Amino acid sequence: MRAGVSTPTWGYNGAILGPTVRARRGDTVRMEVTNSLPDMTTTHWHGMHLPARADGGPHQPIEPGTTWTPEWQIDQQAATLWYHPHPHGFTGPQIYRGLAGLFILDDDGSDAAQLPEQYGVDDIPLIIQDRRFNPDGTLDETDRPDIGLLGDTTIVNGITDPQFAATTRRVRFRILNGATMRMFNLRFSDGRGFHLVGSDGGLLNEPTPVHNVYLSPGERVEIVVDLAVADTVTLQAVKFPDNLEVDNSDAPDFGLDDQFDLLVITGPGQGSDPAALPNGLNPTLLALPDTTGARTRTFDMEWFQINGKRMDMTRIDEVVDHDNWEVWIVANKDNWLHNFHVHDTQFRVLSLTDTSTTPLTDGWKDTILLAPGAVATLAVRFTGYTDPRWPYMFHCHMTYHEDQGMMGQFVVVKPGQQPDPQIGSGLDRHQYTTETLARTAPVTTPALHPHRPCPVPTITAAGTERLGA
Ligand SMILES: [Cu+2]
Repeated sequence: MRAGVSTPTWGYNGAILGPTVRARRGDTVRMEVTNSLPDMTTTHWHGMHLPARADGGPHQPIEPGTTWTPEWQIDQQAATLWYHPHPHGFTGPQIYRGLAGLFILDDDGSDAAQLPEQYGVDDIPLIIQDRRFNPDGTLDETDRPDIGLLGDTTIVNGITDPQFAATTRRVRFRILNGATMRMFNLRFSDGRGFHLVGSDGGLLNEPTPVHNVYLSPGERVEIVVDLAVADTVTLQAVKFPDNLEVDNSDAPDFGLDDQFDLLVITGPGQGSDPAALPNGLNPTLLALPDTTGARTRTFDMEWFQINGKRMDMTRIDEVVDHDNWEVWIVANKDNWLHNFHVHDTQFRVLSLTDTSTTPLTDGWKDTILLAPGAVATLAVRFTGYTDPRWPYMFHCHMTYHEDQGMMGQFVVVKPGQQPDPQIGSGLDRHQYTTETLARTAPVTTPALHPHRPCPVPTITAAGTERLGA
């Protein structure tokens, strides 16, 4: 972090983060993930519609020295997804050490959209994260009670104080909040307007003009910003105007007052004014799903628990019939911040009530921010794959909460099918150790994570285009 001081990190195919993986709708992808780390890890494809055994959640451990090779066909619209570890109890620390990468999907619709699309030129990935450093340069991995890993230094694409010299007047940024616990309120230093063009699961139908956007951990947004000739502007994270309804006197300080300069952007030396942005980018958003008669489930989030329970790898919390729209009512029942992420699918937000906070709810989503008291009503559907043996997860994506057990499991089955009693037996080959249990048992005094050296695992996408990040 300081000049001349190196920080040991983890990464995929490199020292930190990983390559941007790119695939098209219809492609069959086969990933080869070799774990060269000293610890068990998993690799979860966040936002991806895929068979549960390929999901890379806690039930697909990759032991050190072994290779995991999930395979699936891309069957969803163009979107900016990502991949990261998901071992129960250790997701936060492993992301924090550097394990994360983007997974971009393309389709005919995204090809036709008149948006900037030259990767690395006018289509720029931004993985925004925070870190704390010890005086010797190593990562400070001390969890704060209730807060977890909340850093005082931001990094973008793995580096501090980054700059981007644009060569075009219009730039699209694909932004991931890859932080463990930190919320970002993103704006530009001169307050200029910009357009939202995509959310977690794909393009919006109409570009939405805004001056700022909230991103909670795990969420993505695609934005388009126009630059003047010889422009200089800074992408910033600024304080949240109403503290996201959190009362710091009776809740942890989630860092909502903090401000950071994230990325200095300079405009090109020349270039003509960009044209108006196109509309009609995603007709799948023209109507909300018809949830008449749909089954309703409720998910109450409170103090590391969902519906009064902490994660148990041997317990199935929900059994879901495939192909039916369901209504999931998700409520933040405490005075902390949470968000809610569902594996395997993209949902629509039917309503968000009991809150004055306005997080991203447009478009296809897989993660939604919930301010204290907020109630989100979601239209959710799981198509295609059924499997009574391997579960998917739903959880808070603030990883300290998730690692403490704010997570549940569901299987997607054919009507009448029951979950396989083998689920979680032998903890799916991996011995989730006493260290895991020590980490997840105490609510307020979590153990420190011992620092470890950082050999890198390798990840190989066969049958897909790969781009270095
Ligand atoms: Cu939470």
